[in-house]
Amino acid sequence: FKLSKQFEQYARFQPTPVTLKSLIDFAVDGDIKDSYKFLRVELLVRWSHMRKEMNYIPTRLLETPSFQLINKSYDQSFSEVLAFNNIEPNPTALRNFTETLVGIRRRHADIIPIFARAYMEMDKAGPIDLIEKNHLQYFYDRIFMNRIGIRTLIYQHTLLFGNELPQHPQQAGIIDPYCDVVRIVQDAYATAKHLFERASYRIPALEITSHNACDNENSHVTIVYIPAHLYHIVFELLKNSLRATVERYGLDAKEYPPVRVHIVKGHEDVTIAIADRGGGVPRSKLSQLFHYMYSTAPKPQTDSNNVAKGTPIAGFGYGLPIARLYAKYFQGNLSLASVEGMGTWAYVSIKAEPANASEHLPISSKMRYSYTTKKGSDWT
Ligand code: W6P
Repeated sequence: FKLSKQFEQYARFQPTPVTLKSLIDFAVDGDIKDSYKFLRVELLVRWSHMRKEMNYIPTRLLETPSFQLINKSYDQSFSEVLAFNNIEPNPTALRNFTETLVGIRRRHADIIPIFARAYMEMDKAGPIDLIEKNHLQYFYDRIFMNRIGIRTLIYQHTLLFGNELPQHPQQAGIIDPYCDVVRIVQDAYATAKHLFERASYRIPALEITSHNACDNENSHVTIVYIPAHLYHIVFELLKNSLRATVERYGLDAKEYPPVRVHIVKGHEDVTIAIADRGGGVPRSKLSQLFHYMYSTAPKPQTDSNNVAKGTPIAGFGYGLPIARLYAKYFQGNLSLASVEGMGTWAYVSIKAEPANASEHLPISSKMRYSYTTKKGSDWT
């Protein structure tokens, strides 16, 4: 059979977005057979849309060796799930399915640096112009968002029905119904501190305030969320704030101004505001921080497989755009405001009500190829 026919077939269906509430409900009384029946179609639908969109990526990028590799691995995963198409959910099939999903999860775990490498290979073959840059920004956002959704569904199934245990016993698979926001910020700070100190940097102190304006005034701010996603977002932002502060005051400064974090739970949004005194970013540079392949720090060293050596303080320039995708994934947001000469504020918003936290997925039938039009701006 031809795989492309199957892609066409499944791309006729629209993806079914799940909410944090529906994921929690399913974790409580869902059954593996239902999950199996849902996922063996839903995953194919989502991969088909992804594959369809990849056809609109500039040929120059598609033809890079790295992109060929990426497409091959998606084809492989698609075929592996497709093989369950006509198989009844008997215990053997269910066990094999879960194992297949674990394998797929591992196959795609480190695929982001390969996307980054594809971009670099394209750049080497000839400079990337502004239109191409916009075009790629648009597609990388969509592909990576789709990837976040697919991995979330796969993770949830394998944690609920496989042999692995969630990080904390109170978790429902990857979701923590009582995710403690202060604790996540502290954990992310501790890891960042460790990372900087290993590179002989001291770092600014962390000051956290939290306020629950939604539930009981004196209660902790907890949210229904995927702690791994929140950690990823906050870690990325803290790293940026810490690095900016250390670079502004120098390695041998006596003292650094602290990084201040405010956590507030309102009725609709939970907001995490992170403020640094790292000197800020000029307005013309601010939106660039979200561009793939834009990084202010030197590129990390890589080994022959293009895997970063150690944990670099600065990455390939994918940290912030991907952190924003994680925030947007359940209808939240991440934005930056900066006062050049002083410091930067980062705001993360998360939906307080899990029923409102539904997946934010690209719709390929409404794809418009770029954030800007080829005609360019309609303002001077
Ligand atoms: C900076 C640059 C930046 C990006 C993201 C978050 C915080 C900060 N601070 O100076």
